[in-house]
Amino acid sequence: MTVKKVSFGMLAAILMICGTFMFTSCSPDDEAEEERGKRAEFLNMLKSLDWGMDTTFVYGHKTPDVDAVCSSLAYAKLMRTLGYNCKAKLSGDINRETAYIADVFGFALPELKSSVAPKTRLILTDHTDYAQCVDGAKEAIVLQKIDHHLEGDILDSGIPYVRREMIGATCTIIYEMYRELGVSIDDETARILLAGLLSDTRNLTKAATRLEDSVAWEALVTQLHLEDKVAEISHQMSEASNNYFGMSDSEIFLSDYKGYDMGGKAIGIGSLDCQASEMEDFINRMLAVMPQVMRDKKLDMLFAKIDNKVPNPDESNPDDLFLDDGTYIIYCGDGARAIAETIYGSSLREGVIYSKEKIGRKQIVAKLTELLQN
Ligand SMILES: [Mn+2]
Repeated sequence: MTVKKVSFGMLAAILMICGTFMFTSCSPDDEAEEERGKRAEFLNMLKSLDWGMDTTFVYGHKTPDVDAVCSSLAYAKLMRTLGYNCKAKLSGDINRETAYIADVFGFALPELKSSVAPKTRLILTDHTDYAQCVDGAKEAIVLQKIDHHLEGDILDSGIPYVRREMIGATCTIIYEMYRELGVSIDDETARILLAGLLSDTRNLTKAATRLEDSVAWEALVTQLHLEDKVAEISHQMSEASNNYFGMSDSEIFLSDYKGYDMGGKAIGIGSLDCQASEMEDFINRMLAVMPQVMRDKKLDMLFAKIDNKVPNPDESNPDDLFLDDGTYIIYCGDGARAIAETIYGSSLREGVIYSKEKIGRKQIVAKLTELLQN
């Protein structure tokens, strides 16, 4: 004993402090109790859903990227573990990055099912706009939505369960749900979740990355013993996503594309990148295919952002051969010029604006929504 004498006053104070801890939410027991309560609430919610008799399909968005595919796979698996007949499906062909990481991590991709019959039960991951949904979604029954985008035209209020967190990846949200529910994450599921997380946050480097993403990253990388490999895997994913080799110009334009309905207007937004030295030619090729994309997708306006890549003067790091140097915005369709210029300033020439800022698609969506819905 280092403290030989404890006065009655001190003892009383210690007892009072202990008592305070015991009766506030700070105590571990209370936290566990609260977690149990939330878990029971979620499980009861699941029980109360109108699942119908057939399989419930879990879909990510159209023009699926890694987070869309992996969140649907991991969430379908979570639902199956909890006793519900759910299966992940793809609403369109996967991109090169998804093909790459599914091969390296060795997981099976969902089957393609590009439309659903009326009254089909759906769970949506990684999207919140009908324009990005599997065909037929408007007549389907959406039971749940798990997402990390601003609420779109699939309103949260119409869906029994919505979980939206503005963090780096939908796969991070699903990682949290496994943890909260006490469902163990097997290695295959860990790889699937990590793939989506690496892709959407570019290995925790994107501006949208949050603490939650880092926590999930740490746990998944540790579980899979990938500490020494994760940077290289992420680098190869990024290479696969930026590799337009052998693709037609319209395939390139649509390689990372999302559609929206904003104030009754059908809007498309592509996300591209190109080295500065080839930008002029690239922009011309993209502008040339945009009218056809507009006709095919029945759009009112079409935009794309093109990250401008310049060689990194510091050549010591082979993982960072290029740096971002602003963003080109290209546009097409009636009224698109006025809107693009309102947001990003005057055009360099018809169809093209340059901004010194690095612009993400989520920012463009927020600005366009603001302008078009008022
Ligand atoms: Mn995502």
